[in-house]
Amino acid sequence: MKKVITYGTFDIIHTGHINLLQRAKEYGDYLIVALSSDAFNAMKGKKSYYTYEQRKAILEAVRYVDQVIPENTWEQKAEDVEKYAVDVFVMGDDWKGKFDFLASYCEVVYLPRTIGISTTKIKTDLNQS
Ligand code: C2G
Repeated sequence: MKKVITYGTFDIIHTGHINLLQRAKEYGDYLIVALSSDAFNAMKGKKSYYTYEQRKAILEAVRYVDQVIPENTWEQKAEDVEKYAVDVFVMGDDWKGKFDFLASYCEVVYLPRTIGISTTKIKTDLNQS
């Protein structure tokens, strides 16, 4: 079984997230999403609309996702790759280069972001409607 992992907040899930998850899944046959906890979001300076539990429930309903684990720290990635026997680490290319150190543990792939959509844009647009 070829295992893929990706990390993120995935708040107010949208087609940009789905496009990422769908393409990430194509690199293997089992996709783990390490979902930012509410506390880690605060460390990232992000306040998600949905709680961790709500965001986890939504991701678990996405056909491409096989497992959701918590992301609590920046430093857990190498440990996760080892612990879950991950073959491929995938992130959107806004993170390009930031996780190249993982190349000694697994394949590292950065995928183009989906243009024109983001959780921030959704929140802004809704505020103006
Ligand atoms: N994404 C995308 N296209 C968009 C928006 C997001 O491809 N229009 C991708 C991001 O590049 C990321 C994933 O969807 O790979 C999740 O995005 P966020 O929830 O914004 O995640 P982020 O806050 O970047 O957290 O340790 C890594 C961090 O937890 C990443």
